[in-house]
Amino acid sequence: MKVLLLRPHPGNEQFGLGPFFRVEPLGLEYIGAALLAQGHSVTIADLRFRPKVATWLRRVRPGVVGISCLHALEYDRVVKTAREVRRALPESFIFVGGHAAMACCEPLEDDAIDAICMDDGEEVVPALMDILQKGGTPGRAPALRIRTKEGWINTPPLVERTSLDLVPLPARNLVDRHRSGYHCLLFKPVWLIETARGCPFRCSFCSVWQLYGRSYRERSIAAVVEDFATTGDSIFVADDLFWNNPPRSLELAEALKKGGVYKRWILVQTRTDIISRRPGLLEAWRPLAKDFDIFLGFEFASDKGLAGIAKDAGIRESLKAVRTARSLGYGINGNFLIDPDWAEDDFRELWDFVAEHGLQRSGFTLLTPLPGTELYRKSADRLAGAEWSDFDMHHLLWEPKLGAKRFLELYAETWRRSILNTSGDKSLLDWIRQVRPSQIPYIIRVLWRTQKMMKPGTYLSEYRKNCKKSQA
Ligand code: B12
Ligand code: SF4
Repeated sequence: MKVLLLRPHPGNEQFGLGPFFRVEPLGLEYIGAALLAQGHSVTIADLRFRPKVATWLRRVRPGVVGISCLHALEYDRVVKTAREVRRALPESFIFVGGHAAMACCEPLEDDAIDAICMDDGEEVVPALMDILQKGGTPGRAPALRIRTKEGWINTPPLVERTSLDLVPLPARNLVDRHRSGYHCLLFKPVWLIETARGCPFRCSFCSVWQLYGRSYRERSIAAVVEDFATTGDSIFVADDLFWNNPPRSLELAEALKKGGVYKRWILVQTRTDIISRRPGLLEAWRPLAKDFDIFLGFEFASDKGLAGIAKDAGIRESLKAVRTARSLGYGINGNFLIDPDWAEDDFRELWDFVAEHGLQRSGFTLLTPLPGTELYRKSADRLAGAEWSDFDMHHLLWEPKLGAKRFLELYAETWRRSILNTSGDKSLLDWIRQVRPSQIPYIIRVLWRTQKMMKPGTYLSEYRKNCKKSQA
């Protein structure tokens, strides 16, 4: 069968570094690999690039269209894309999947969509395609939420968690035409690699552990080494919790070294306590890339704040992790959360912490109840009327304790203290001096765009606009 897999434009990339971290649709590539093995004809179209969906539909004339929905902020855009497909190809079978689709399917229960994938795509989609090809009813496929005449119903779940080695390597050739457009800041092109999936921890603002029942699944060492060996020089590791299994991580580092697989740049995401307890892991991995960045969820500047979100790690771990990683030559990036319930002193505590420990390379996002999290369940009554496109962790979804105006002044001031403020410690000229001449236009574009994150008026006008809309 002819299958078209779509990665829609997210719709809202107003704030944050979304446009500067444009990475390949890895989930679709794994599904693509599974479908190619079944003998289907597969096309992946990344709609963040040209051409638009209408052209792809004309070119491919697919019988089946899959649309990915990674983030909650994309729900409305995904529905809009599905409607466009439905209008152009009324007889096609249209299904949706991805992290946000699994975490909360109600916003996607639209007449333009036939099914929502509720588990790992590389197992569910081939099972569904088998049934569709034989003319059977899609309701016989596992782990789907299906639209029927009687309404939306669930099909039985998968019997057990999919082994990640079911599909060892993604079909990266299906996005060859977009490769030169995938980048993380100045690293271009970039490849996204998944070595493991899930997380055994339980942070209240995170949907990852909820979705996979706190499980943690690993790809085989051989598959990961092959993936690293056959991809390019700049790598973003998609795992939420890199280095979670120390013996396996050491084995992987050794296998990469043995295979002579070294990179220009690697970025991994992990927890502060993993690093602070296991400096040996960092020593083993550091030689594998010329530049090696770690993204850490610092979240808060106090033990009380961290306990409040069930982080199960404290400030001691944050500081030890930073010291250890820096001493080994790693770049440290991280993120702090800003709670709309904060008082002025909470902002000051964060500013002092950032200044004292030199954490100005961090990002600052609003503590946002994303669907599929504990926080979402607790905050349901505060979210009435909120637009999905505003779930980007930079939009206020309710009136903060300090009032919107004051809160957003302090939020913008927090960003002003970051390295991205070109009127702050690092000027535009300092930035320009650090890059190659060919990269100057790009760095100017990034910095120009991020300056609005330091202006309270930008956030405030968005908030007021949305308040008016929900009152109308
Ligand atoms: C890469 C990534 C990004 C990239 C963008 C990726 C892109 N646009 O293509 C960047 C860095 C830009 C990014 C930004 C953000 N991200 Co993000 N991101 C990820 C990350 C780390 C990896 C995704 C991935 O490729 N995984 C590997 C693949 C193999 O898994 P998968 O995508 O889940 O695919 C499987 C299934 O979901 C399913 N599937 C996937 N697609 C489809 C499609 C169909 C049709 C079907 C049937 C099935 C299916 O099958 C696949 C194989 O099993 C995830 C965390 C994670 N581990 O998944 C967070 C994650 C998705 N991001 C998250 C968040 C919160 C954000 C931000 C809001 C963060 C911020 N502070 O600003 C921004 C939003 C940016 C924006 N404006 O769009 C949250 C989402 C929470 C939510 N419920 O919305 C996650 C889960 C991280 C987390 N720990 O909370 N992100
Ligand atoms: S925030 Fe990180 S450590 Fe916490 S549950 Fe999510 S993936 Fe795990």
